[in-house]
Amino acid sequence: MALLHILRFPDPRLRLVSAPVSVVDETIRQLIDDMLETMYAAPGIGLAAPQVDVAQRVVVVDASPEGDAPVCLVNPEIISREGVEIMEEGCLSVPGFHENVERASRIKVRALDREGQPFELEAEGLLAVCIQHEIDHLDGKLFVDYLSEIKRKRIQKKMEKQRRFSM
Ligand code: GNR
Ligand code: NI
Repeated sequence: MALLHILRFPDPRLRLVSAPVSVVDETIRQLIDDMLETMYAAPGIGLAAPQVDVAQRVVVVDASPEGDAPVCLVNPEIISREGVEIMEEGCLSVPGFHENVERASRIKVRALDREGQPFELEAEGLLAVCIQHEIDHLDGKLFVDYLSEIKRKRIQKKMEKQRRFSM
């Protein structure tokens, strides 16, 4: 097990489109375990592989109140969406900023599990929001992209300033 370093906006590596996993092997299972450890330590309710500088389609989430319901999704695909919901989102790659984002309120997702077996998951509420947020990461998209350009630029400037003072 290992804690992984989380990249921060506006790091260009967060903008890459991640590649599908071809085989769920021991290396991928190790990545999943390290991502879960990193997510719980942060603490966060989700983490996508590109946030830890691995441009592959792997996501972990746990939106349960007790933090005892880890789910890993390899090559996740949203196969249906229903309704709309606005929720305040944050991101471990944009620490300190929280803004409202509109998403589908109910989704059905197809993915591979840590054994490489396909499964489907229906989600609503925080879990649905979190899974959509994580799949966006796999496509190089961040929650700040849903904000106005002026808000996004303001957040970017503050993040760049934080980075300068921590170097
Ligand atoms: O920890 C997280 N909390 C959160 C809250 C509302 C909507 C989405 C999230 S995901 C975030 C962790 C993260 O950055 N995952 O990519
Ligand atoms: Ni995020």
